[in-house]
Amino acid sequence: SRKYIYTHKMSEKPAEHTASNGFESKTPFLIGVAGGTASGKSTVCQRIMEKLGQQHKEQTERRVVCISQDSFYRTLKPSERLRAERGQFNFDHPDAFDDKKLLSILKDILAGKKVEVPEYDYISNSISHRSHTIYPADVVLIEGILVFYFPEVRELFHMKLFVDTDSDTRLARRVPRDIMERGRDLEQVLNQYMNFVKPAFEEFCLPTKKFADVIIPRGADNFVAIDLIVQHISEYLKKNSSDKVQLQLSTLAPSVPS
Ligand code: UZR
Ligand code: MG
Repeated sequence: SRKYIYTHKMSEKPAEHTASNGFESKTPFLIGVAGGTASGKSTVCQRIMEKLGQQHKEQTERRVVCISQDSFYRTLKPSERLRAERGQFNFDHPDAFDDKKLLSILKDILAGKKVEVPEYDYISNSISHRSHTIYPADVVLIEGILVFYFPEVRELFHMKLFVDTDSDTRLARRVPRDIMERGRDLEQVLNQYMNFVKPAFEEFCLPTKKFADVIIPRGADNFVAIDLIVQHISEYLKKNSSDKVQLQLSTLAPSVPS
Protein backbone atom coordinates (compact mmCIF):
# COMPACT_ATOMS: atom_id res chain seq x y z
CA SER A 1 0.00 0.00 0.00
CA ARG A 2 1.14 3.53 -0.66
CA LYS A 3 2.24 5.55 2.27
CA TYR A 4 1.77 8.98 0.81
CA ILE A 5 -0.98 10.31 -1.34
CA TYR A 6 0.09 12.85 -3.82
CA THR A 7 -2.48 13.62 -6.43
CA HIS A 8 -5.44 16.01 -6.45
CA LYS A 9 -7.24 18.67 -8.31
CA MET A 10 -5.95 21.98 -9.46
CA SER A 11 -7.47 24.98 -7.75
CA GLU A 12 -8.90 27.71 -9.89
CA LYS A 13 -7.12 30.78 -8.70
CA PRO A 14 -4.11 31.69 -6.64
CA ALA A 15 -4.73 31.83 -2.93
CA GLU A 16 -4.30 35.05 -1.02
CA HIS A 17 -2.98 34.73 2.46
CA THR A 18 -0.25 35.83 4.78
CA ALA A 19 2.08 33.30 6.27
CA SER A 20 2.72 33.03 9.97
CA ASN A 21 6.09 34.57 9.26
CA GLY A 22 4.53 37.49 7.42
CA PHE A 23 5.78 36.21 4.08
CA GLU A 24 4.06 37.41 0.93
CA SER A 25 1.01 35.67 -0.47
CA LYS A 26 1.69 32.33 -2.05
CA THR A 27 -0.14 29.34 -3.28
CA PRO A 28 -0.57 26.61 -2.20
CA PHE A 29 -0.54 26.75 1.59
CA LEU A 30 2.67 24.97 2.57
CA ILE A 31 2.91 23.27 5.96
CA GLY A 32 6.19 21.93 7.33
CA VAL A 33 6.00 19.10 9.87
CA ALA A 34 9.25 18.41 11.72
CA GLY A 35 10.15 16.30 14.74
CA GLY A 36 12.50 13.53 15.81
CA THR A 37 12.53 10.11 14.26
CA ALA A 38 9.39 8.08 14.96
CA SER A 39 7.75 11.07 16.64
CA GLY A 40 4.59 10.53 14.63
CA LYS A 41 5.11 13.07 11.85
CA SER A 42 3.61 10.86 9.14
CA THR A 43 0.68 9.93 11.38
CA VAL A 44 -0.03 13.56 12.21
CA CYS A 45 -0.08 14.31 8.48
CA GLN A 46 -2.40 11.37 7.83
CA ARG A 47 -4.77 12.47 10.62
CA ILE A 48 -4.84 15.98 9.19
CA MET A 49 -5.70 14.64 5.75
CA GLU A 50 -8.33 12.26 7.17
CA LYS A 51 -9.98 15.00 9.17
CA LEU A 52 -10.13 17.18 6.12
CA GLY A 53 -12.06 14.37 4.45
CA GLN A 54 -9.32 13.86 1.90
CA GLN A 55 -8.28 10.28 2.50
CA HIS A 56 -11.31 8.66 0.90
CA LYS A 57 -11.65 11.03 -1.99
CA GLU A 58 -10.82 10.29 -5.56
CA GLN A 59 -7.22 11.17 -6.30
CA THR A 60 -8.31 13.90 -8.68
CA GLU A 61 -10.51 15.51 -6.02
CA ARG A 62 -7.84 15.83 -3.38
CA ARG A 63 -6.85 19.29 -2.27
CA VAL A 64 -4.38 18.33 0.41
CA VAL A 65 -1.25 16.33 -0.35
CA CYS A 66 1.69 15.10 1.72
CA ILE A 67 5.34 14.75 0.78
CA SER A 68 8.13 13.19 2.84
CA GLN A 69 11.62 14.64 3.15
CA ASP A 70 12.89 11.06 2.73
CA SER A 71 12.28 11.55 -0.99
CA PHE A 72 15.11 14.07 -0.92
CA TYR A 73 17.92 11.92 0.40
CA ARG A 74 20.81 12.39 -1.99
CA THR A 75 22.32 9.60 -4.03
CA LEU A 76 25.22 8.08 -2.12
CA LYS A 77 28.73 7.68 -3.49
CA PRO A 78 29.91 4.05 -3.71
CA SER A 79 32.00 4.36 -0.54
CA GLU A 80 29.08 5.89 1.35
CA ARG A 81 26.81 3.18 0.10
CA LEU A 82 29.09 0.54 1.61
CA ARG A 83 29.05 2.36 4.92
CA ALA A 84 25.26 2.62 4.76
CA GLU A 85 25.00 -1.14 4.35
CA ARG A 86 27.01 -1.57 7.55
CA GLY A 87 24.86 0.97 9.39
CA GLN A 88 27.77 3.41 9.44
CA PHE A 89 26.34 6.19 7.36
CA ASN A 90 24.72 9.15 9.07
CA PHE A 91 21.25 9.52 7.54
CA ASP A 92 20.28 11.96 10.26
CA HIS A 93 22.84 14.58 9.26
CA PRO A 94 21.77 17.51 7.03
CA ASP A 95 24.46 16.52 4.51
CA ALA A 96 22.56 13.32 3.75
CA PHE A 97 19.89 15.40 2.04
CA ASP A 98 19.75 17.14 -1.31
CA ASP A 99 18.41 20.39 0.09
CA LYS A 100 18.79 22.19 -3.26
CA LYS A 101 16.44 19.70 -4.87
CA LEU A 102 13.96 19.98 -2.00
CA LEU A 103 14.08 23.76 -2.32
CA SER A 104 13.56 23.78 -6.07
CA ILE A 105 10.66 21.32 -5.89
CA LEU A 106 8.98 23.34 -3.16
CA LYS A 107 9.40 26.47 -5.26
CA ASP A 108 7.81 24.70 -8.22
CA ILE A 109 4.93 23.58 -6.01
CA LEU A 110 4.46 27.14 -4.80
CA ALA A 111 4.47 28.30 -8.40
CA GLY A 112 1.53 25.96 -9.04
CA LYS A 113 3.51 23.49 -11.12
CA LYS A 114 3.08 19.74 -11.31
CA VAL A 115 6.15 17.97 -9.87
CA GLU A 116 7.65 14.50 -9.73
CA VAL A 117 8.74 13.29 -6.29
CA PRO A 118 10.80 10.11 -6.06
CA GLU A 119 9.98 7.29 -3.66
CA TYR A 120 12.60 6.30 -1.11
CA ASP A 121 13.54 2.70 -0.41
CA TYR A 122 14.81 2.09 3.14
CA ILE A 123 15.93 -1.43 2.33
CA SER A 124 18.39 -0.36 -0.36
CA ASN A 125 18.99 3.05 1.30
CA SER A 126 18.35 4.83 -1.95
CA ILE A 127 15.86 6.68 -4.07
CA SER A 128 13.90 4.12 -6.05
CA HIS A 129 13.21 4.45 -9.75
CA ARG A 130 9.54 4.98 -9.00
CA SER A 131 8.16 8.43 -8.45
CA HIS A 132 4.85 10.11 -7.72
CA THR A 133 3.34 12.98 -9.60
CA ILE A 134 2.16 15.75 -7.34
CA TYR A 135 -0.56 17.81 -8.94
CA PRO A 136 -1.18 21.36 -7.77
CA ALA A 137 -2.94 21.32 -4.42
CA ASP A 138 -4.39 23.87 -2.03
CA VAL A 139 -2.49 22.52 0.95
CA VAL A 140 0.82 20.68 0.83
CA LEU A 141 2.31 19.03 3.91
CA ILE A 142 6.06 18.35 3.96
CA GLU A 143 7.20 16.11 6.77
CA GLY A 144 10.73 15.17 7.82
CA ILE A 145 13.29 15.32 10.60
CA LEU A 146 15.11 18.32 9.15
CA VAL A 147 12.53 20.28 7.17
CA PHE A 148 13.20 23.35 9.35
CA TYR A 149 16.97 23.02 9.22
CA PHE A 150 17.69 24.62 5.84
CA PRO A 151 16.88 28.34 6.11
CA GLU A 152 15.74 28.79 2.51
CA VAL A 153 13.41 25.81 2.77
CA ARG A 154 12.20 26.87 6.20
CA GLU A 155 11.09 30.29 5.09
CA LEU A 156 8.83 28.87 2.38
CA PHE A 157 6.43 27.37 4.92
CA HIS A 158 3.25 29.22 5.80
CA MET A 159 2.80 27.10 8.90
CA LYS A 160 5.37 25.13 10.86
CA LEU A 161 4.47 22.23 13.14
CA PHE A 162 6.87 20.39 15.43
CA VAL A 163 5.82 16.97 16.66
CA ASP A 164 7.28 16.69 20.14
CA THR A 165 7.34 13.15 21.42
CA ASP A 166 9.58 11.84 24.24
CA SER A 167 12.82 10.23 23.12
CA ASP A 168 12.11 6.92 24.85
CA THR A 169 8.72 6.70 23.18
CA ARG A 170 10.37 7.41 19.84
CA LEU A 171 13.06 4.80 20.38
CA ALA A 172 10.44 2.25 21.42
CA ARG A 173 8.68 2.89 18.12
CA ARG A 174 11.77 3.13 16.00
CA VAL A 175 13.20 -0.28 16.96
CA PRO A 176 10.31 -2.46 15.76
CA ARG A 177 9.77 -0.23 12.72
CA ASP A 178 13.36 -0.58 11.55
CA ILE A 179 13.35 -4.32 12.16
CA MET A 180 9.98 -5.06 10.59
CA GLU A 181 9.70 -2.46 7.85
CA ARG A 182 13.26 -1.57 7.07
CA GLY A 183 15.04 -4.94 7.21
CA ARG A 184 17.49 -4.26 10.07
CA ASP A 185 18.58 -6.28 13.09
CA LEU A 186 18.38 -5.13 16.72
CA GLU A 187 22.08 -4.56 17.22
CA GLN A 188 22.36 -2.49 14.06
CA VAL A 189 19.31 -0.42 14.98
CA LEU A 190 20.58 0.37 18.48
CA ASN A 191 24.11 1.12 17.31
CA GLN A 192 22.82 3.45 14.65
CA TYR A 193 20.53 5.11 17.16
CA MET A 194 23.30 5.74 19.68
CA ASN A 195 25.96 6.73 17.13
CA PHE A 196 23.95 8.82 14.71
CA VAL A 197 20.24 9.20 15.31
CA LYS A 198 20.31 10.51 18.87
CA PRO A 199 23.30 12.88 18.56
CA ALA A 200 22.04 14.26 15.25
CA PHE A 201 18.58 14.78 16.72
CA GLU A 202 20.08 16.84 19.52
CA GLU A 203 22.41 18.79 17.26
CA PHE A 204 20.27 19.44 14.18
CA CYS A 205 16.61 18.63 14.75
CA LEU A 206 15.78 19.72 18.30
CA PRO A 207 17.20 23.26 17.82
CA THR A 208 14.69 23.77 14.98
CA LYS A 209 11.79 23.44 17.42
CA LYS A 210 12.08 27.17 18.08
CA PHE A 211 11.02 27.87 14.50
CA ALA A 212 7.70 26.07 14.94
CA ASP A 213 4.42 27.97 15.07
CA VAL A 214 2.74 25.08 16.84
CA ILE A 215 4.40 22.40 18.96
CA ILE A 216 2.37 19.21 19.22
CA PRO A 217 3.15 17.36 22.46
CA ARG A 218 2.63 13.57 22.33
CA GLY A 219 2.32 13.62 18.56
CA ALA A 220 -0.55 11.89 16.82
CA ASP A 221 -2.34 11.11 20.10
CA ASN A 222 -2.93 14.82 20.58
CA PHE A 223 -6.40 15.05 19.05
CA VAL A 224 -7.04 18.53 20.41
CA ALA A 225 -3.94 19.98 18.75
CA ILE A 226 -4.71 18.20 15.50
CA ASP A 227 -8.30 19.49 15.58
CA LEU A 228 -7.09 23.06 16.10
CA ILE A 229 -4.69 22.76 13.19
CA VAL A 230 -7.36 21.21 10.99
CA GLN A 231 -9.78 24.02 11.86
CA HIS A 232 -7.19 26.51 10.71
CA ILE A 233 -6.52 24.66 7.46
CA SER A 234 -10.22 24.23 6.73
CA GLU A 235 -10.85 27.93 7.24
CA TYR A 236 -8.17 28.51 4.68
CA LEU A 237 -9.65 25.95 2.28
CA LYS A 238 -13.11 27.43 2.65
CA LYS A 239 -11.81 30.87 1.82
CA ASN A 240 -10.13 29.56 -1.28
CA SER A 241 -12.64 27.01 -2.48
CA SER A 242 -13.96 27.39 -6.00
CA ASP A 243 -17.54 26.56 -7.02
CA LYS A 244 -16.36 23.32 -8.55
CA VAL A 245 -14.79 21.94 -5.45
CA GLN A 246 -17.10 20.71 -2.74
CA LEU A 247 -15.44 20.55 0.62
CA GLN A 248 -16.14 17.65 2.91
CA LEU A 249 -15.77 19.16 6.30
CA SER A 250 -18.33 16.96 8.00
CA THR A 251 -15.54 15.13 9.76
CA LEU A 252 -14.51 18.27 11.54
CA ALA A 253 -16.63 17.77 14.64
CA PRO A 254 -14.48 17.96 17.78
CA SER A 255 -13.15 14.55 18.67
CA VAL A 256 -14.08 12.83 21.91
CA PRO A 257 -11.05 12.47 24.19
CA SER A 258 -9.89 8.86 24.25
P1 UZR B 1 11.50 9.19 10.16
N1 UZR B 1 16.83 6.33 7.46
C1 UZR B 1 17.19 5.02 7.40
O1 UZR B 1 17.07 4.31 8.38
N2 UZR B 1 17.68 4.54 6.24
C2 UZR B 1 17.83 5.29 5.15
O2 UZR B 1 18.27 4.78 4.13
C3 UZR B 1 17.46 6.64 5.22
C4 UZR B 1 16.96 7.11 6.40
C5 UZR B 1 16.33 6.86 8.72
C6 UZR B 1 17.22 7.92 9.24
C7 UZR B 1 16.33 8.78 10.09
N3 UZR B 1 18.23 7.32 9.96
O3 UZR B 1 16.55 8.58 11.47
C8 UZR B 1 14.95 8.31 9.75
N4 UZR B 1 18.87 6.44 10.21
O4 UZR B 1 15.09 7.50 8.60
C9 UZR B 1 14.02 9.45 9.45
N5 UZR B 1 19.65 5.77 10.70
O5 UZR B 1 12.74 8.96 9.15
O6 UZR B 1 11.35 10.67 10.26
O7 UZR B 1 10.33 8.51 9.49
O8 UZR B 1 11.87 8.57 11.45
MG1 MG C 1 8.50 8.96 8.53
